[in-house]
Amino acid sequence: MPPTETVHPSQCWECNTYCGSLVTVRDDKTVKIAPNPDHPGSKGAFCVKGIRAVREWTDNDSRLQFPLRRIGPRGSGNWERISWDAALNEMADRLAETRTKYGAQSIAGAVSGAAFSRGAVMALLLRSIGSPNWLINQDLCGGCQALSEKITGTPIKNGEDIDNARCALVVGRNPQAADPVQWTALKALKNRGGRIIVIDPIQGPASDIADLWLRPRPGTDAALALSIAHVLIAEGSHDKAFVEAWCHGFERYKKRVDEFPPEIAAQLTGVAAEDIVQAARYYADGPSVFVPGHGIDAFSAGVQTFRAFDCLVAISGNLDRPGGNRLAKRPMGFRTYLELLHNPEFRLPRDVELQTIGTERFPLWSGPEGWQTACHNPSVIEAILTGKPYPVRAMYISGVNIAVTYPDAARTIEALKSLDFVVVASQTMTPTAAFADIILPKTTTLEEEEVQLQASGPCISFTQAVVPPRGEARCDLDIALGLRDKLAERQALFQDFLPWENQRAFNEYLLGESGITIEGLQEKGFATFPYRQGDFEPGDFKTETRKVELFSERLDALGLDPLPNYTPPTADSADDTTRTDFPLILLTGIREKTYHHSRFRDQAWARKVSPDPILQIHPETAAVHGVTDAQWISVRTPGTKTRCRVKAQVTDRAPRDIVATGMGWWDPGADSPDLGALDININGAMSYGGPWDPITGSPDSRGQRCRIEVPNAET
Ligand SMILES: Nc1nc2c(c(=O)[nH]1)N[C@H]1C(S)=C(S)[C@@H](COP(=O)(O)OP(=O)(O)OC[C@H]3O[C@@H](n4cnc5c(=O)[nH]c(N)nc54)[C@H](O)[C@@H]3O)O[C@H]1N2
Ligand SMILES: Nc1nc2c(c(=O)[nH]1)N[C@H]1C(S)=C(S)[C@@H](COP(=O)(O)OP(=O)(O)OC[C@H]3O[C@@H](n4cnc5c(=O)[nH]c(N)nc54)[C@H](O)[C@@H]3O)O[C@H]1N2
Ligand code: SF4
Ligand SMILES: [Mo]
Repeated sequence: MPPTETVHPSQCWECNTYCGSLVTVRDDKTVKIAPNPDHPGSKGAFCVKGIRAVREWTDNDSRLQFPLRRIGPRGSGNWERISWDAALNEMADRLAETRTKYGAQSIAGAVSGAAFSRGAVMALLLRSIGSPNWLINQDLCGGCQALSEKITGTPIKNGEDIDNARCALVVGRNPQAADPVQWTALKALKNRGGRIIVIDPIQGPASDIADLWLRPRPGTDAALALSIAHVLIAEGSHDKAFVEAWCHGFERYKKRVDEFPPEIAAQLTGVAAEDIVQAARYYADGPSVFVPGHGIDAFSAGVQTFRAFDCLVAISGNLDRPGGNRLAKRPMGFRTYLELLHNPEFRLPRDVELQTIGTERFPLWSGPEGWQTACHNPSVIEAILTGKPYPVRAMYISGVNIAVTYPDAARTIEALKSLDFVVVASQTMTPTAAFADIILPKTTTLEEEEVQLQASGPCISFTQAVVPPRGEARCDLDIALGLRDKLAERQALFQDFLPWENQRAFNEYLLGESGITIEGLQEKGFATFPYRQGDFEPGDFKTETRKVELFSERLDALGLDPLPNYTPPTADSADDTTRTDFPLILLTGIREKTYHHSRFRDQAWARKVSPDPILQIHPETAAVHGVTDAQWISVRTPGTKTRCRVKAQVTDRAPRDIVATGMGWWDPGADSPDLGALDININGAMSYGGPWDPITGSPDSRGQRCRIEVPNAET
């Protein structure tokens, strides 16, 4: 190895698998990224995005390197380079002006989520201004799972112990594309003779290796989970000792699951009763691990669906059992991002937090009692466009591509266009950045430092800044600190909630009293910590009753169903005209190995592997519509005026009445102002207007009714 080459153990956080990496750097350039086999979470698993896309993301010609100011009308695509000082001054002037005119709450911030430092930084910047309105993605991603876990007292996300399981229950998850660590572990389980049960309406890599594949109607999974629990209890194979000691409300829960014998669940879900019984028997022959995915999250019954599965995990004795689902643990003294956001020292006064848009309707999500503390996104879009409940006039957007990834892209873009002031921080031009007044150049994950609690290790993981920022790119905290100072000069701060000098100081704050040091992390790329598994103690379950709440006291107090329940899918309640006009069910979000949501669309290798948005359609359905394989067609739902163009993939892996597609499509080379977000983006055809999950406010990201439209001539 030439002397100038150095290898840094780090962590890829391009997706939430968070694989351990070894990054080789020569002359301030990354020359290689490889898996770190020693990493306790990923154990050497990795993917092409981590190896290739991140490097190109950092080094390619289309990288944004300098602050830009719009010239001409919003969305016209003309920009001039400006200095950071000019960008921050203009931002501070305009935000101070908005604050004086409409109040601090009229300024909103959007970011991907609270699971990254950029999420915490966005919330604290907004709070410093005096606004409680920050938007996160979690209504569209993982929010239903997170809230179910909070309500039930079972924080098991990313704690799947597949390595020690005898049976895996994979529900709405496509690990082959979404998570190489899980996929490797599932194949190993299969090879050692373990059983795999898959619940998924579409045939995919996971169902291909399953011992039992249940194929429910989309959105009916809660009935399956309740019915599996019914069989378990009826056959006496639940964990009576655990239920007795640690579960609250078992008798009432039992009454609920009694409503779902396999014959009834079969009618609701379309899965044969014998298969439900078989699934219950396999699952009872544990240890068994529940491996959930996005296929049962982010829809209008997402929380109760997750509750049905979380309760099943608990009563079957698989909670925190080797080969089951580990409860999240952390080293003593370590601070997580969510804890930081809930820390009273960093909170706005209650009367201000009560104004968070969404609090009235979703109090467990938004506002002073909300677990996410963030807004209800579609209600913010509404506020921008209507001024109700009050005007929202300015937005700072970082690390999220809302013009593509929020449903109803036309409405999101209309909202962006109608704002008085929009700033977007990004590494590349995106359809969202295209509608900004100012674009700020952002560092990539090779240029910034991040400390994470990783439940799948479990460990503390570390992403190193291995190369200097390209051009004038800055990390989110540095941008926030610069803006804070400019706002302070203009007396436009409510209070300074950003007491750190830089990202390093922020990371040291997170490490707190844990005894884990940055130096140690730099050396290994992670830090393990001792933790206790099983062997429960009072306080392990953080609910009101200090037990796993099969019956939720919190939901009961709010007048919501305290027991896990089943709600028929939204598509069932459509009237006859809608059923006739929109006879198919649309599934979206099926992941592809090449892309991370809307990212990497400008990378030639990725476009070569996955050149077009695909819609899976059954051969008989295709024949009825006169559609041939690889033909460009459109999808339309009743909720929006715009449609989405997709390329038909005729396959019997999709059932006759269901079509399935991915997400995140746009075209960096398109000459429309929206860069294809209103053309090939499935969210162009999806409604964000409800029905919403009564707890998280999540829309139906899948399961909406749709029809396909076939152009007369090929386009
Ligand atoms: N390569 C790649 N990896 C990624 C990402 C990426 O963009 N690209 N994104 C990351 C993120 S943020 C996420 S959230 C995850 C998402 O990844 P996953 O959790 O795997 O989610 P999806 O791929 O959306 O869908 C998973 C499965 O759910 C099924 N499904 C759809 N509707 C239903 C239903 O009603 N019931 C059941 N049981 N199944 C259903 C689909 O057919 C699909 O097979 O992937 C992460 N990993
Ligand atoms: N119809 C439909 N819609 C969906 C889904 C679906 O299945 N169906 N899935 C949903 C899910 S699960 C998710 S997670 C969301 C994803 O939604 P997004 O988070 O909007 O998706 P990304 O494409 O990852 O967008 C991240 C943007 O942030 C920028 N970025 C990346 N890293 C950083 C960083 O470190 N800092 C900053 N400042 N910027 C960064 C990138 O340039 C990119 O433009 O989409 C949701 N939308
Ligand atoms: S799965 Fe791929 S993109 Fe995700 S963290 Fe691992 S290497 Fe990175
Ligand atoms: Mo996600």
